[in-house]
Amino acid sequence: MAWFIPLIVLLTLALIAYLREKRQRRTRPVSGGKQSGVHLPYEKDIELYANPFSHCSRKVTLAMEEYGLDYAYHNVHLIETGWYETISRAFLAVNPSGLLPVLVHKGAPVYESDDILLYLETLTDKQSIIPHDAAGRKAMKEWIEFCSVSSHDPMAAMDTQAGACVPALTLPIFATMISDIDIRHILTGFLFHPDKVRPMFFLSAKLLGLGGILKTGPAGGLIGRGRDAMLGHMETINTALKQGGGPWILGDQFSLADISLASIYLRLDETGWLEWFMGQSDLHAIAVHYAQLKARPSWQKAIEEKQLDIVKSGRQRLLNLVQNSPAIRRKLYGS
Ligand SMILES: N[C@@H](CCC(=O)N[C@@H](CS)C(=O)NCC(=O)O)C(=O)O
Repeated sequence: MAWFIPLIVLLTLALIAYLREKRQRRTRPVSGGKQSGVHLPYEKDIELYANPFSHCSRKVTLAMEEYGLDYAYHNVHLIETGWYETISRAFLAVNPSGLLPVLVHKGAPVYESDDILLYLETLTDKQSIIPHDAAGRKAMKEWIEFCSVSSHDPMAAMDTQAGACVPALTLPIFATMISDIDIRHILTGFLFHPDKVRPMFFLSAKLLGLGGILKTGPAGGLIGRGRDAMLGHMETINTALKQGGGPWILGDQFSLADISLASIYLRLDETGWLEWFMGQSDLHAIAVHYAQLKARPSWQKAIEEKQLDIVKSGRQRLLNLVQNSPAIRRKLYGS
């Protein structure tokens, strides 16, 4: 009987430690824009907390490079690229919502990538990449919103926003990247991440592989919806590029709208979707637009130099699976 008591004490202590840790890692929504009342420690006037694989981080990094800003880059892991660093205590002190990216300007955080994009103009004397006229500004904001991912319900607006299709279309590469991640890191998500569906998806992908999750569960349906909606969005972008006369989405003015689209193209490219969409429809204007974006010096610094090995190997694995498995091809492309 006496052996029983230390066991109960031990379990109670473990439970108390877990609940305390859980409380400290609780996330809460934040509003976008600069938080002037918050003062974080900083080494450089401008710091960016981001992840090179995150769509929202890429937009901001590209814009910062376009402006030629001098900044410190803090690489924060997502579970897909390493571990749940976004819900570590250290990162939650920077952003209590546990989301990337965050710009920190002289210690004041700026939240939400689209707000950060607009805020960057205040940090530079360089020529703005925001149109000066009201109509151009409005059009640019509409494109930015079109490429946005909501913090509340990322996939809700698939029919109207290209950004909302991104999470669904990223699921296949998530599934191939996750095989490089230690299962213990995934389990952390069940303990501390507010969204339990995602660790469930990652665990299934780790155990069953891409073929397995496409056969059972909701992934196949979500991907199909994202694919069909995104094809329509690509046609919309292509038509706008043609009608505007290029070379940019707003005509001859390069802007944050192009940067937001660049990040969408990249995600579709690295996941094999871009090639597939090109085979479904005439997207020549997009092909030219994308090539021009990749040729800019900002692309080299924000994208090429920050590439992660885990993304490269996940991409290769995905391409191999697509090539070698008719069942996976059928599920992904419906043919
Ligand atoms: N609306 C937000 C969305 C931010 C967002 O969803 N960030 C993702 C990476 S792209 C993230 O940090 N995810 C971490 C998680 O959900 O645990 C923005 O544009 O900044």
